[in-house]
Formats: sequence, C-alpha cells, structure tokens
Amino acid sequence: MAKNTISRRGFLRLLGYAGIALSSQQILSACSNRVNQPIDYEITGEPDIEVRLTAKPGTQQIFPGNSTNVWRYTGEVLKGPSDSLISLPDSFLGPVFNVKTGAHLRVHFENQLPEKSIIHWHGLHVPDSADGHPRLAVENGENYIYDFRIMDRAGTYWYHPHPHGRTGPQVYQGLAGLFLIHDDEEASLDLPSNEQDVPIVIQDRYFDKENQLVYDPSMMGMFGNQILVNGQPDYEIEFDRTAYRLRLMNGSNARIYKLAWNDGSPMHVIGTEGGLLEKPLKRDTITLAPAQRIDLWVDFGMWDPGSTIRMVSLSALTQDVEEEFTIFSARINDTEYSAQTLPETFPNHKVLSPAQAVNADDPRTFELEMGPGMRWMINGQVFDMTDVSKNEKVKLGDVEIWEFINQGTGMGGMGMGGMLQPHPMHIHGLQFKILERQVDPRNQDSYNGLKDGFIDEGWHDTVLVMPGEKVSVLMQFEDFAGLYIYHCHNLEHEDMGMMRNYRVENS
Ligand SMILES: [Cu+2]
Repeated sequence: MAKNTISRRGFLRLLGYAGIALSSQQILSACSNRVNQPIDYEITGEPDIEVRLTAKPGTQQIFPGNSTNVWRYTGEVLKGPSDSLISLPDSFLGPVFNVKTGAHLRVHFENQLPEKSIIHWHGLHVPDSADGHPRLAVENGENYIYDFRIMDRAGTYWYHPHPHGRTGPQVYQGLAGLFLIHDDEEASLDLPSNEQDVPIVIQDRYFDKENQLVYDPSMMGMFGNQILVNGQPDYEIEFDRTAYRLRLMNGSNARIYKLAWNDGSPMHVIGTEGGLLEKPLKRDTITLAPAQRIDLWVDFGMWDPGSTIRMVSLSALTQDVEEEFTIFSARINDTEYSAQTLPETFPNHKVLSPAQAVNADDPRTFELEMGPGMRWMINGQVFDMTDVSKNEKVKLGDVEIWEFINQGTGMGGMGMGGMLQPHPMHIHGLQFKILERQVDPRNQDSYNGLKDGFIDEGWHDTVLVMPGEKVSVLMQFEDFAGLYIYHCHNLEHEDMGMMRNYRVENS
C-alpha cells in the first residue's frame, strides 16, 4: 500500500515538470562536467533503476547455537540491472547498492518494523524529499517512495534509518547497508574491481549468553565487546597476492577505531567519504569515526604466501580502549604474485576555496556541548522537528565555512569542567572540505592519540571533532533548497537530541 503524502506530492511536482528528459548518455556526460555545468537535477520520466527495500525483523545465525534476532533490510530489483543490489553472504546487513552516477533511482521503502522508520542515503546529494529527514518517517505498514538522480562521484556511501530518537537502536539491530557509486572516470583508472573490491563494514556489538543483541547505552554511546565485520565475528578473508581495494566503513554506533596492520605495514589511502583523493596517502594508522569511510589500496603480494596478517584497532585514550583488538584476519593465498600499480594521482572533480566563502571572515559557529538536563546539544539546543534558528539558514549556491567547537566554551554548556567527548559531526546533503583543526592545549592527550590517523584530505560528510578541538569545514549548498539536518553521528548523542535542522533557502 503506497501511502505517503510528502513523497506523493513531490512525485506529482516532478511529473508536472516540463523539462526535457535527457538520455542516460547525455546525463552521464553532463555529470562528468558537473563543476562547470550543473546538471538539471529534476527527475522526469521513468527510473533507470527501481528497487524495493523492506525493513523487517528476522534472524541471523551469527554464532553457533541460537540464532540472533535482528532487524534487516531486504531488497528486490524491480527494474534495471539485476546487480543494482548485491547481497552480502551470511550477513544481516542490507544489500549493497551498486549504481552509476547519472542514474535515476526509485526506491520503494516498506516499513515492516514495529515502529516508525525512514532511510537516509548517507553522503548523497539528493533533494530534501529524498534525504530521509526524521519528519518523513513512516509507520509500520506504510511506505515511502524515493525518487532521485545519482549526482555524486564514484565512492563508498551508505544508508541507514533516521527516525528521531530511534536511529541508534535501529542501526544496532542490523539496519544499514553500503551504497556504492561508480562512474566513468573511476572506471578509466584501472583500480582493483569485482573480486578485488572488498567491503569491510566494521561494527561493535554486545551479545548476551543467548546470542541476543543487548542495547544498553551510556552517555558515551553504545559500545560492544564483539567486533563484527560485514555482520560476522572473527572475520577472515583470503587474498591472492595482488592489489585489492578495501572499502572500510565504520558502521558502529559510537566506537572510534585506530586502524593499523598488526605488523606495522603502512596503509595506502585512496578515498574518503566523498570519493577518491587527489592522490594516495601513506599512513601507519587510520582514525575511523562512526559513519566515516576510507578506501584503501592494498598490495597483498607484499606479504609471504600462506601468512596471516591482521587489521587491528590500536589502543587510544579516547573511549578508554587500553588494548589493541583485531578487526579481521587476512590470509595470503599461495598464488603467483601479480604486480599492480597504484596510480599516482586521481581525477579531482571540483575545487572549493575558502576565499569563495561568503562568511570567510565570520564563520558560523556550532558549540558541541553537554547542556542542562545532561543532554548533548548544539549551540545550547536539542533537535526539534521543524525549528530552524537564525544561525541555521543558508542560501542556495553559497559557499560557507562552519566551525564546530568542542571546547566547553558555549553559553549552553557546563564550561571546561563539563564533559567533553569526541563528536563525529555529519552534515546531510553534501560533501565538505576540512579546512583547519585547532586544539586547546589542555585537552591534547586524547587528540594526540588519534591525530596521526586523521585523513583530512579529500571530500567528507563526517568529521571527527575531538575533545578540546575547533574544526572548520568548507561547503557549498548546491542545487536543492530545502530542510536538511546536521548532527553528531555518535548515534546515541544524535538520539538524545544532538541534531539540528538547517534550511537551504532560495536566494
Ligand atoms: Cu556526539
């Protein structure tokens, strides 16, 4: 039963639009020129790809013995290439979307959960009607139709629920999936693909003796004692002695990882949340906060045939992790070495400079604090479904600098004596550049433990703001006016209200 007034109204508006439908070839070529020549984002005609995504309770055999009760997305391709959705084997995670830039996608989301839900396409630049704002959440038995064009570059994006107050428990129960976008430029680079393109979704969970998920968060968020990769414990993968692309995603509710190879081998980072970097970066550790993604290029030929290496998370003062733990094990097959070359540079779609910002001299500031009532707040305010304060209205087309301040200095906060915690800040509907980090000398310890692993280059939709830090980001509000949100992606902080609307207004 299709029932959603907002999506229906949006759909009618789109049907009424008198634009000329582009052929998919025209769309693809227009997209690659996005910088200089914005594409017409209006959706006309029938979709290239149409899928049904249902959220419902189910079970999954995660450990020997009892199966685990989970909530999961199941998918079905109604129109378009059958590999538009790919299931991860033996996993409660949702199907992996596999789409190309320029495609017109329609998703029928059916909510068969015993509560409200809505899907957010994390990292995607979509109209606000397709962004999964909590106001759009639908009840059990209802559905929501998303209709949008894929405008983003190739990269590792994802999707998850976004109903207000219940995002943490819904994601924790299993509702999340990867959303991979491909484009012609990426295809021309000869990067590892198909079997050599490996998703690694990292999550921590807490299970009871009956193998059931326990959700019992603190003010710091929900932390588990069991690492799952792609929904499985003690994850092991076999690699041939050649190059692979590993798409690492932190799908945890609250945990920050300090990733490294257990033998100290360097890691080659090729991409972030918004796609490929300008050039690969070499790092000993990678700090991966909730919702962040990192693409690695790994030459498994550098290890001996038959050996096993482990990706670990090293100890860090943050979140009181004292010992390193294993994320997954990689077994190196006894195969002939097939050398591959890591490209020296990647195409860079767009340049955004702080000089373009309309508020370069006076950035918007957002104080991240524990406020009255022991709630996490932004500028002394918690989430309200429709409220947009003066500081939260921006103009379509503008370039702006936003500054997230996690120093306990805001009016709504409890001062330096109050609690400071890391906050991975996420802005919906766009990708931003990270401009600058400034840390208060009094809070340098936890920052120092993670700073070497920050990947601040490239495009991001989530930035970790450590205790004592002030982080400024640069973005442009392109194409779509409407109501979007920004929030802490520690999902328990978000559910507590550490989320606000921002409105893009027609200028
Ligand atoms: Cu937070």
